[in-house]
Amino acid sequence: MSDVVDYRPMWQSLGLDLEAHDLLLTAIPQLYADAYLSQQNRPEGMAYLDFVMSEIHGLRIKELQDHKAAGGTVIGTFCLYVPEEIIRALGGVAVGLCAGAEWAYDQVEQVLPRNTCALIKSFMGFKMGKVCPYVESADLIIGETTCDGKKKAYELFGELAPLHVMELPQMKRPQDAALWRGELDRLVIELERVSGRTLTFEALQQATREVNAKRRALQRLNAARAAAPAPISGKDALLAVQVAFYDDVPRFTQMVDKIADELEARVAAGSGVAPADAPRVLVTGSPMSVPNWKVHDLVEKAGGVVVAEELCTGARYYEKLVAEEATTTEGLLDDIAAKYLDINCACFTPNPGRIDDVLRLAREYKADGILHYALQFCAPYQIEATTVERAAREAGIPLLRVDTDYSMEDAGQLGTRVEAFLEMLQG
Ligand code: BJ8
Repeated sequence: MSDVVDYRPMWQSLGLDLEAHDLLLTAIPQLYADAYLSQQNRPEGMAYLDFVMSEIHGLRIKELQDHKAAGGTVIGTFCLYVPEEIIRALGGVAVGLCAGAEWAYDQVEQVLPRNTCALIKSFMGFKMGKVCPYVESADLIIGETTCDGKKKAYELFGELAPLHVMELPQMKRPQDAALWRGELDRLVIELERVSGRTLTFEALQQATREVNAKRRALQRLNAARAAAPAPISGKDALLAVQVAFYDDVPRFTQMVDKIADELEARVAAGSGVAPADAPRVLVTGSPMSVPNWKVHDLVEKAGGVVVAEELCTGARYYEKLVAEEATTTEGLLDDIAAKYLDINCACFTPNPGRIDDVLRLAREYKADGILHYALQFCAPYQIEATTVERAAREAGIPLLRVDTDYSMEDAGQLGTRVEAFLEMLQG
């Protein structure tokens, strides 16, 4: 059915470069087929995510256009700290815009240094190359003062798209919490302006419940991965979180709950996707945006299984929930501010919470080893890798450091290192 729909008029109306976009749409299905469809014994419920991926620039974009036509807004985000609850409560659909593929680097490198991290170059490239229908659908894009690269790139990005930047403090003292709470008020004002609506308690409460339900479904799916054999591959679990950033919230929640049901049945039956003695790996570090499946693919094709991610596209996204007990808008906003500031990103200093999370997740998911993944030129994660490595050593957990980018040039060399690491874990 879906392949007979002609989305080209929609893409054209969004101002996409159709020729370049065609090239992108040829590359992603190939990558997906190689990384995903080649896997054995996948949970049946993954068919939903396969479908979502096959319609990533089609049906979902059409839904966003319909939402806008009905008076709603589309709000783009680049970071986990931007509260989806507030966007939803004001009639917005939040879509994650971080990009995971090299695109239009020739244009990007005219405005950004070559030694900028791949994630930033990619989102600039998707905008400059006019190939991202999500960016082009957005009524507003929300940036944030996290790492220096993003912060400065937003100044240039803001020349190309409507942008609001939230000031995220980089420490977690009471004065930082107060600053952050004020930023939520500024965000409300900006979203009220863009949407033409006024924030109500009922809408914020409902949005909070819906987003919590989405995170709970992901918690269930991921909890099953503590079993041996693992009932789902790391690649599939990673994809579920990547899709959570842009899919319809209630529908996604329902479908992920179905996958979780299936995984719980698999665990009860002792069946899984890898042998029970396959080396179990926890991945931690920089975020992995669609279609960046490189590290998981290398680990799992080498016979290991990724059992958890301490990533923004992993546990950092779904583990913490907003308290639902508040009875006023102000109270709910306080709880939202507290939940988001509690995320442990390497942009914060000091950041002991992340070290605790890595060690706790390694324990909970019975990881044999940790793979620390950082994008090249991502100073926060590359530097914090030293602290994580030290803590892992003290805890007696082997750790492999991988610094890479989105190209496949180093795949052979990385594959060899990953294989040697997995052998060591088995030995
Ligand atoms: S909460 S990790 S999504 S800031 S990879 S652009 S840090 S140089 S993305 Fe992030 Fe929010 Fe933190 Fe998560 Fe900079 Fe590093 Fe590039 Fe990064």
